[in-house]
Amino acid sequence: MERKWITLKEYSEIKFEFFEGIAKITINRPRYRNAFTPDTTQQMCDAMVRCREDANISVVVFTGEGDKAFCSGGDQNVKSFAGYIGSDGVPRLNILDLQKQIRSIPKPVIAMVNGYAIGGGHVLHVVCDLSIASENAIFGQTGPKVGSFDAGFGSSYLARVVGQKKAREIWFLCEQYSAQEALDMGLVNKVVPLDKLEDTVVEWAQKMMERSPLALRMIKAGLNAELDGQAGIQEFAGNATMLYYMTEEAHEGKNAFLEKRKPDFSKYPKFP
Ligand code: S0N
Repeated sequence: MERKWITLKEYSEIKFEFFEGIAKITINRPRYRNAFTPDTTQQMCDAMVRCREDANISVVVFTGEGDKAFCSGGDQNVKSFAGYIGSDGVPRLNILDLQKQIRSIPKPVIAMVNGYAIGGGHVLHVVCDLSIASENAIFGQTGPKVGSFDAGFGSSYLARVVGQKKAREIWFLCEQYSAQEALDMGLVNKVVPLDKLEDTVVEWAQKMMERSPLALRMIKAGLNAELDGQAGIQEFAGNATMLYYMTEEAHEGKNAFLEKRKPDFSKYPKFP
């Protein structure tokens, strides 16, 4: 089905579009199989801030322009001493900032994998909450072959997804895997024909938008907390605090302070 995506903001290296509650971030560098530079990543980070803040956005989708690649990782043309060089001339690895944003945004993030998901592009889909792939999608890490590695989410979270043995195989051998193989190892949620990919992603997004956003938020935070140590607990606790702020009991504490009286918490229920 043809949908009318509305442009939310113009960028040079990504597209940032909206359709009925769904924000779509598309890496727009098909000439390089949608490899990212620090500028591409900075633009994705900027779009993610809007995705977090904008209450009209309920689900975020990442994809790549064209039908060949989702993302082929860091742009090797700008890889230099100490990182990737963007337009400011400073070497950096800001894809790690994007990974953290994807994990911490309290909304579902779907990777719409429409071709190669390789290297840092593979990690990008791994850190998304859900991955839906087209039949032509191909998955793999290349780091040890091209002089890099991601020993963070790209390894530890991958191992939680596919298991330790398979994660080590993926990183140590640097082989490529078909969409069916990815499905078989639990690396993706669903595989569909390329011409059904966006329809399926939108269908899944619409289904999630019928569910309680607060419940989805808490589930995502809880699943992350189990893996992310103190940073994960901090995220989960932040959500608990937000819920506490919504109670009369919390209002009583604040009101008592402002009214210069002792708070009376006795009237609030103490459930077993
Ligand atoms: C994707 C592949 C398999 C596609 O093969 P295909 O279809 O045969 O196309 P090609 O002819 O190879 O490519 C078409 C044109 O696109 C260019 N190109 C492709 N990928 C890149 C890229 N990553 N950077 C720059 N250019 C790219 C080709 O050069 C070609 O151009 P022309 O027409 O001029 O020849 C295949 O292309 C492939 O294997 N690509 C390389 C994949 C790869 O190794 N990626 C980099 C892996 N490393 C990272 O991503 C590291 C970044 C990172 O995320 C990270 C994260 C945390 C901690 C550390 C790191 C880190 O390692 O730094």
